[in-house]
Amino acid sequence: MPDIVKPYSVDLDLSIGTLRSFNKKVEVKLSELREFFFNREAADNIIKKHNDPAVYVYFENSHPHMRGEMNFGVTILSPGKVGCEYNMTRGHYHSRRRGEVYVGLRGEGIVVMQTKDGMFFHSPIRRGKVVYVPPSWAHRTVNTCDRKLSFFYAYASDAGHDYGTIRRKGFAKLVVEKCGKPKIIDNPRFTR
Ligand code: PAN
Ligand code: ZN
Repeated sequence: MPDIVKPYSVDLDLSIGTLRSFNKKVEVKLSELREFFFNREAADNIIKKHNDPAVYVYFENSHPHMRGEMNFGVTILSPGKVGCEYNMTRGHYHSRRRGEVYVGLRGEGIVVMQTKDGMFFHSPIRRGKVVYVPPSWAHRTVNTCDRKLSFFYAYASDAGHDYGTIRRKGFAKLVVEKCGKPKIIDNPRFTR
């Protein structure tokens, strides 16, 4: 990849919520997400029964990890649940103090955010909703509907992704289905 990125434009298909061109595609299967869900036995059963399904995929225009550059893309999160927890992304802190913007394109869900000193926030995400993730806030997206959830994102290329902290400590809250509706509850396993 060249060190100097020239200006360019790409098409975002707003009707189906996808990006027409990208230089990086990442598919995340349930086996890679197992530790992030509360009910790991339920995850193992789905992995066995459905041959380790992909839970989400993201298509990115990724640039050199240099100060000032930005990466942007679209994440598509499949519907479904693991136990009573809705399908979700791993969630991460940015390693450097860098924010991010999400724009909902299709489906409905919740973005959960937290800081290392104990603050928590959640925002709905759906078509037309813009969610601002400030620096130092971990972020995870949860698909609470029965269709695909997709959103556009943009963040600084040198942000870096820290998945280890969430893998070890979890998120303070879980988004679960209760009586057919999404509910945000305390995560009994969360450690600060
Ligand atoms: C997004 C996320 C994407 C997948 O691009 O990376 O939705 O989530 P995980 O990275 O947590 O698996 C973003 O927040 N980038 O910084
Ligand atoms: Zn991020």
